[in-house]
Amino acid sequence: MAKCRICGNAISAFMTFGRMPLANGFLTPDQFKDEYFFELAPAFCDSCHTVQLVDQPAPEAMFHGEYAFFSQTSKAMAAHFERFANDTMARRLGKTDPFVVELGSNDGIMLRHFAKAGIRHLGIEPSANVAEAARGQGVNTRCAFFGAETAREIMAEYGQADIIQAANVMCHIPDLNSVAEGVALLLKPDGFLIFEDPYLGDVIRKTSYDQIYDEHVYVFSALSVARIFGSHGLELVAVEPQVTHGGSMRYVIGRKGRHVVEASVAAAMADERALGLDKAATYDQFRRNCEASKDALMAALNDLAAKGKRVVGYGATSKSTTVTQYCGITPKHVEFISDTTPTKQGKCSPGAHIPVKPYDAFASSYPDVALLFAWNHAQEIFAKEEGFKASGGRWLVYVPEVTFI
Ligand code: JHZ
Repeated sequence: MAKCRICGNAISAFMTFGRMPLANGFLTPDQFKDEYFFELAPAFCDSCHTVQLVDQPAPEAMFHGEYAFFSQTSKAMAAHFERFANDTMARRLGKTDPFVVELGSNDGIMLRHFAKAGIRHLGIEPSANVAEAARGQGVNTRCAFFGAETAREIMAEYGQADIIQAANVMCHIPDLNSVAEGVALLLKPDGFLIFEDPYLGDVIRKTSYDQIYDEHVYVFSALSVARIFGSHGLELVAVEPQVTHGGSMRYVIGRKGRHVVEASVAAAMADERALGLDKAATYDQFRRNCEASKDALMAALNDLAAKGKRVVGYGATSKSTTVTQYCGITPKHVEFISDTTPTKQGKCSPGAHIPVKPYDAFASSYPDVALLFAWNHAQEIFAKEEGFKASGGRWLVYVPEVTFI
């Protein structure tokens, strides 16, 4: 029996997505024979209410010198991070010589706004290539994983932090107890830890099961976050829903008793209980919803293949690896995936081995149907792809339901 990574309670998977490769393990045909697979199986801990993967590949296998995801590939996300940085500066930052630390600072998409404002800052980023991209933007970056040990090193060099910030990072870190311990050391008495991640409430409501993949070892709720940090002398003081990544939640955490706990915390927890996020039965229903979604998507794709329609994937997202592998999508269903990230182009998608091509391959010869793997960027993509619709093309989406648009 597996143990909860947070509280040590016995847990077991409520479903399996089967054998799964690394979500960002884009590869060339000569690498197919050595491709790494693990079992992607999420579990719910009925003691601390944390949804987590039973098994996760080693962090070094996922985040390294050739990590494929660069945050600055979406204009909307760049704007979101600028707002996030400005909001922190306006509402939460200390007044005298403040110091901001960002965990998993990627290519510096958020921290560069603090850098520009002349604020002392440090990014902690384990993937060497994206860390280098951040330095190129004038963002002070250290290539490391964050935990209690790194926190001690930072304190020795820079002193305590006013703000510790993280976006789409916390849910990637298996040893959260070490992170919480590090935060408890590094944070000033009145400082804030502010982080956001895809939200469990949205995943359950929309059956967006593709948020579950190797890198996302947790899918958080206010209930689980309060518990995880609560046992380290920290307290959830506010939650702020975000529209990014198909529905995310921003969590604001301080030292216990140092801040007023805002009404948003109790309201979110009440919503989560009403949705059943604290009950095992909810996850059984989620599994059935995933199976229904998979059947509907494959029925649509098989029908298109039978009719000889050209289908192309749009956005070689990490999420799409769960979808292609779980549903059994092959190059027979999807001719190629168009993606703007240079490091993904010319390679094949993990598991399904669908070729990834530059955007031009899509724009120069529109397919009949575009399968929208980057559904979380739908607004931005629909706005710039009016030509595809005008050509008679149709979008196939699968969140919250399998539909043609
Ligand atoms: P996107 C990543 O997930 C990985 P992914 C990570 N694990 C995480 O937690 C989340 O981000 C937050 C392309 N694209 O943002 C670029 C186009 O081709 O949904 C990207 O490859 N054209 C850290 O990978 C992909 O799609 C476009 O117009 O699921 C988008 O990936 C746009 C907008 C994107 O994140």
